[in-house]
Amino acid sequence: MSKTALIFGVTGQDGSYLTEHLLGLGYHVIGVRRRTSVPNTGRVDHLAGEPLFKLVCGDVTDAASVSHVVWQAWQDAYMEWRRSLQIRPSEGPRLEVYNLAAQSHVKASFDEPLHTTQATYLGCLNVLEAIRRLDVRQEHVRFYQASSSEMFGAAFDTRARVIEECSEGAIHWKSMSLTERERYQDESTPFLPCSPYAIAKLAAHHAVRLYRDAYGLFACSGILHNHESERRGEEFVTRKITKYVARWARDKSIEPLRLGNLNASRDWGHAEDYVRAMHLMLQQEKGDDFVICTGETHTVREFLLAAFKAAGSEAENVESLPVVIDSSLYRPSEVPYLRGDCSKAKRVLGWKPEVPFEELVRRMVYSDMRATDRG
Ligand code: NAP
Ligand code: F7E
Repeated sequence: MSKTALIFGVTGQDGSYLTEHLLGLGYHVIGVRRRTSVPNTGRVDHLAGEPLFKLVCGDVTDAASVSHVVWQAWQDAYMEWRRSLQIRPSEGPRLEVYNLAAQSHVKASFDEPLHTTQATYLGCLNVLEAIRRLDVRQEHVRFYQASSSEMFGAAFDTRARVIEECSEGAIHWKSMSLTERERYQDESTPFLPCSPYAIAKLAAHHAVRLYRDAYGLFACSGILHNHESERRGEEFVTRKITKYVARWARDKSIEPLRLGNLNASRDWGHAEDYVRAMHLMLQQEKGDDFVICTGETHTVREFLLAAFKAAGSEAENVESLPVVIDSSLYRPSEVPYLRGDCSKAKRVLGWKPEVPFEELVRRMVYSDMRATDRG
């Protein structure tokens, strides 16, 4: 089947990896970028010569531009299908719309709550409306929404986890097992959002469900836990750390790194793994929601130590590192603990994360070291 993908947020971390993944699968990819006064296409510039890739301008907060871009992409998908019919029979045109556009920085959302709501919630609504108004059968147009584990906020579920089973001679004392309550979030964990960003994402998440139930749209929300990469925005804590560590490795006399809350725990995976899950969701028989994560959680402090270790440091605690705690970097309200359970995605999509925590940290540090060396 000939397939066309439309990606809102193509210039972001995930947009760039998703574009590469879909081009690799033979998709025609149309990326939507917003107009900016300085170039914002750095993450996709290397794809400029790809014959199956094109960039168009649009802004998710502008309903007129969204509806034009969606309509034009549908025309492209239809024409592509007509052309491919001469080569092979096909079930019909297929357009996959991925909405990755958002004001995605949680702390910034406290400073810009209205802008965040417009881009993150109303932007999603504009895309849903544009698809609904195409009025084509649901198997032809499929929609993916970038939901977030931030929607869980302070909420988690708990269950008993066996940490050690005791045995004595031939007798295995199940009753003597040592257990602890482990915390996790999955598709049935309640939401308790703790920032304007999370509230906007949750509103969008419910809109996706509504359009699926009320209008029969093929729509999925991927509830993704934190995912990072060599292309991660420099204001997120992981990249801020790895970029600093790379400079520190070359010059130990630089100013210390200023950070906020080191005690928060996050379930960090690699973005390249997570975009595969987005695509898989749209290949199912019906639209559904999936938690995507690694199932492991680490504190910011652990990430910090791992990053310094990747650069050769033997420090075992933060106190011996060039790090200063800056209370202005604390958030008015914090999400203390995120750790997902992606059993459903493993079972239904056949997806699993490939990049473990230590490798993620190493890849980011080494990439930033190479960039530092290039100046
Ligand atoms: P990102 O790097 O911040 O990318 C966000 C993208 O949205 C950028 O391309 C940005 O364009 C675009 N954008 C923002 N406002 C827009 C507007 N008004 N119109 C059109 N495009 C607009 O984020 P990411 O890490 O790739 O994440 C992708 C999506 O997943 C986001 O929706 C994010 O909230 C969500 N998410 C991320 C994570 C994570 O850990 N990375 C986890 C869960 C969910 P510019 O390049 O012009 O700024
Ligand atoms: O913060 C703490 C901070 O900004 C992680 C987005 O992709 O994932 C991301 O949101 C933790 C927080 O990511 C600094 O307080 C300490 O506890 O890297 P972050 P985030 O807020 O978890 C979710 C799933 C998304 O959906 C979002 O789009 O690190 N922290 N010191 C700091 N954070 C930052 N940014 N900067 C610091 O200096």
